[in-house]
Amino acid sequence: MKPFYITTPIYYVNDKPHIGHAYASLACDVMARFKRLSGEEAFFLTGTDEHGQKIEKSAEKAGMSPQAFCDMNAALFKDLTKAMNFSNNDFIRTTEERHKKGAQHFWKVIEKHIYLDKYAGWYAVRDEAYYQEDELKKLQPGENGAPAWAKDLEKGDTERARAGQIKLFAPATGAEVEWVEEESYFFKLSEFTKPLLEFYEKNPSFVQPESRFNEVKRFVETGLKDLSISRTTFKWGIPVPGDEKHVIYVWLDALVNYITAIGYPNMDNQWPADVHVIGKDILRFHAVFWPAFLMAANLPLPKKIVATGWWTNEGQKISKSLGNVIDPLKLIEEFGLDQTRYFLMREIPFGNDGNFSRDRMITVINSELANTIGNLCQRTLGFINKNCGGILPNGSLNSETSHITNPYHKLGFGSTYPIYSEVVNKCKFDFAIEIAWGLANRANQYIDEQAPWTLKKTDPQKMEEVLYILTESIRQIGILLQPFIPQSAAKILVAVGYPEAQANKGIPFSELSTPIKPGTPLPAPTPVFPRFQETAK
Ligand code: ME8
Repeated sequence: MKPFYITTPIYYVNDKPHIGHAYASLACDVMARFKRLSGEEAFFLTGTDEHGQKIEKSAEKAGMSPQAFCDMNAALFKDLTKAMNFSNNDFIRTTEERHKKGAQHFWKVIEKHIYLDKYAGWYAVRDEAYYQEDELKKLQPGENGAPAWAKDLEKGDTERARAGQIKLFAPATGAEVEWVEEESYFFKLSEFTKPLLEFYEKNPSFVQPESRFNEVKRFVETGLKDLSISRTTFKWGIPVPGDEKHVIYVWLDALVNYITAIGYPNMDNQWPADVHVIGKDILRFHAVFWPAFLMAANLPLPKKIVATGWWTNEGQKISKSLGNVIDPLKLIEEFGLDQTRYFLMREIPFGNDGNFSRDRMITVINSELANTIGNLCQRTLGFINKNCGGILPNGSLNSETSHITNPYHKLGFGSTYPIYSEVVNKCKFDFAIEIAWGLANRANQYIDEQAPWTLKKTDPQKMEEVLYILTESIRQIGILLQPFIPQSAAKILVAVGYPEAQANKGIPFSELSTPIKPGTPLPAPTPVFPRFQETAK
């Protein structure tokens, strides 16, 4: 059977990883883990984008050869996959032989849609993207930074910009453009305007969120221009087969990673991808150029493109020049791995922009993880350990208490998973966490209402039932949280009696509908989520 195939963008190695990289990959990891625990095979790909002028310039600045520079930074991205506990099946680097060969083969396959001409226009090295003149804005000499303040172009401005007197920017990304004039191969993108619009029509959920899909359609509806797909003014790229003074345009090179990683031209059975997770800024490349290239190569198109929003830092746009880039390794070091994973998936509805706030992160860690989930585990399992000899007492689920273990109890027993699964499949990760967290919240209210410490004296049988229900809740919470916080979820599952090896491998969601057995031995609990205490600096 074809595995579920999910990909991250491949990351430029001009610098070390930042929160945006960790975020897109984390979403893929959650989805891949969710699929595997649902009984499906999943193939999760990530990697690094290593060619192009931006990397060549950065290597030069660092006084290194491009390859040595790429090796150094690609290692940081590989390390991040370990540090974030990503379950990727492969990691592709575009400087690998398997990729270079595959990309050149792809070029030859689409060759009948390619012609040689001359490109004269604007190019942003930072975005590795071509821009039309009417997309640009200007800054006068002496004006700085944010192109949001930039003005529309006036007559004569493009000449002034070409003479270096003023700067032009692509306002959508803030990248400065430069004038490029060179011989270039072109891809007949214009031929694909109609086929793409027809494809969008037939696949109304091709791009998510929907609002972003509308942007894509509007762009294509205006009519596509042929796309320059080779460069000659620098060397760091994959040579065009048969004309080695050209290197393949870095975006064509990068996009084909999704197939070269799985063996193109002799692909395994993963293709087409089920989901490409990307940032909102690179949607045009994935929802327009990539499908057109695939159509030209007669290959099936990916099923879905999901665009993430962007994080700001304490309300400010994240940028190197502002010095406010968030290093995911620092977050892990300070707050813990699963705390970081939880916060990133919990804080903003996936697809929206969102703000990173240190205070919010501490609040979420302390209130949701430590006080709600951690505390529930500690007081329930600690109580059983102390008062019931570490053996789960007698009890069963019944209609009176089903609302504790199942937030959707009105829909019937076992209805948590269908809803949870529906929301995860729609990338509503915050909602999926809310389901698990909601269970913990409810269980905490239940323990307060029932007060097993009092029942111990007044009604020991009822106390046993209460403890049983609470333990089953904890088991459900542990299972549901596995894709998000795998290590902590495994700890929770060990605490409700699963053998460590089994818990670490993952407990399938099918086990949600088999309640825990009374008499299960429960080890003495160890705290899962410590409270975060600010240390004096
Ligand atoms: O674009 N918040 O690579 P990249 C969230 N190599 N996401 C952010 C972000 C932020 N503040 N800043 C950047 C590339 N990103 C290409 C991809 S795929 C065939 C080639 C996201 O390293 C950004 O949206 O510049 C993008 O999806 C991702 O980081 C990688 O960016």
